Amino acid sequence: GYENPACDGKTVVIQVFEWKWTDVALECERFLSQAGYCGVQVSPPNEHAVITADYPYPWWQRYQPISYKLVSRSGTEEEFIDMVHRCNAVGVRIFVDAVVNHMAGLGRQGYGSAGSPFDSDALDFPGVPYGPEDFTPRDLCPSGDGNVNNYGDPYNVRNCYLVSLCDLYGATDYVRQSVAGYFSKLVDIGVAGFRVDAAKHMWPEDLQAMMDMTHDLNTDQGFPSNTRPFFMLEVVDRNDGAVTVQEYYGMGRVTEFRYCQKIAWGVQNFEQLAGVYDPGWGMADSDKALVFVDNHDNQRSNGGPGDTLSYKWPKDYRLGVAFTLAQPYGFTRIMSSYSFGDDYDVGPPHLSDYTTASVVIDGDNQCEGGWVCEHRWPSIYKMVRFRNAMEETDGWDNYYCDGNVVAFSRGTRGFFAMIKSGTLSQTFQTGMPAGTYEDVVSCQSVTVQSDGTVQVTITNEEEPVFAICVGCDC
Ligand code: LM2
Ligand code: CA
Repeated sequence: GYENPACDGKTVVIQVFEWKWTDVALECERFLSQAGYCGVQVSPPNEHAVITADYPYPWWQRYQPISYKLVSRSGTEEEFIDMVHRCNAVGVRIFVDAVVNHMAGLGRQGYGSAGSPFDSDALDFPGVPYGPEDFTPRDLCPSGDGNVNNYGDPYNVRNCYLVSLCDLYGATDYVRQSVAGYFSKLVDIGVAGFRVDAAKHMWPEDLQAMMDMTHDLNTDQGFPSNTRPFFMLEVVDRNDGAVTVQEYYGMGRVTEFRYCQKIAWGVQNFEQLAGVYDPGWGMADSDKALVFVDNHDNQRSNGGPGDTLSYKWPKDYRLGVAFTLAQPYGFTRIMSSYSFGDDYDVGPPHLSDYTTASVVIDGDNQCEGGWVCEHRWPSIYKMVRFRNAMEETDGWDNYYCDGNVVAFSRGTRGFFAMIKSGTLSQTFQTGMPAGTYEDVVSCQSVTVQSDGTVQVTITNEEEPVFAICVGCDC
């Protein structure tokens, strides 16, 4: 499998953005477990600012922590615990989006989502508690206005305030212990790991110290003893600054944003797909990289064709995700969005009082009510089975590409093909043992001949993907 100690051989996590805990629990039980997903990256569960002034309840209020109390727009602590236990009970793991580089932004004060008072300008967050001495001293930040504004200087990136968010002084024992206490509380509940928000803006040694103080995973929740939490570190490295993903090696998986660019280009021009993993670009090694087609940030900043793919271009998106799950590079994460139109700020589907609406499942097992649920799109969730059947060491071979078709083997274990348009009927070389297989996407039976060739037929123009693997069926 693809190394993740918490995943038990499964290879795909999903980012469910802004779902309520009650809905995540149901989704684990009714869909994710059967589909073979390892787990779910959930929105930050801790107390956050409740923003109404600049915009009513934007999604990004959750990236402004007020305390580590587990009361958020997604639900209460009780609901959070119930979700973790129910998901673990069906073998689906919970990964928490941990916002620990900073607290709320300057200029904000009032009460957080758990009712804790705070005053950012006074650097006062009594719900933790944090006071002025827990924030990075301003003389350690080399920028004129105190904000991050020079990505060429790691002191600027890590010691200054990111978009004026009060920057925690991670070098201190007290901040390290407070964050590790938050991590350990979650791990003790049964959480399997973390996505560390803004890890690029934290000194690796500070984050490492917090991780080292965090408890092992909870054996009562089904984890083997002495298992360390799994960390996904948000390090935005596009060869455009002083901070590289390589600085975080050994701490967990690092986000590989260059993959988002490569897959978007590749879906435009199949000839480029062979280079989705480009070591020449400084991309993280396969066993270090977390790869994804889009996340909640870059799906909102699309610059047009050839830029980040998202649910807004469904056919291209499906091709991008299917290819991502088929190819060997990296540990994979799939986005599950709500639709936001052209509104960068708008929060999740909500009731008139702005509390988050429930996810609705229709008769075709797709989502309604503004929830996109890419993770339920057939050619996406079916490819999870394919990836789960692979080993990272399989690599890819028998690679074939013309302008409209790309196809390759995964050693002796699998074979994948997709087309850009029209239909396909063509013979390909595989490395698979002779026999009858079921295309995991269309459910058609096909025969691999004794010479390893297979006749591939693709007729579904909306989901033009074909995949067979040893031990998989439809
Ligand atoms: C991240 N990863 O490293 C998140 O993925 C990203 O979504 C977060 O930004 C960012 N880091 C900080 O956690 C989002 C959003 C920003 C928003 C911040 C804080 O993209 O636009 O900033 O959350 O809520 C907002 C305002 C900004 C303002 C700031 C502080 O947009 O104008 O700065 O709040 O009040 C003056
Ligand atoms: Ca920082």
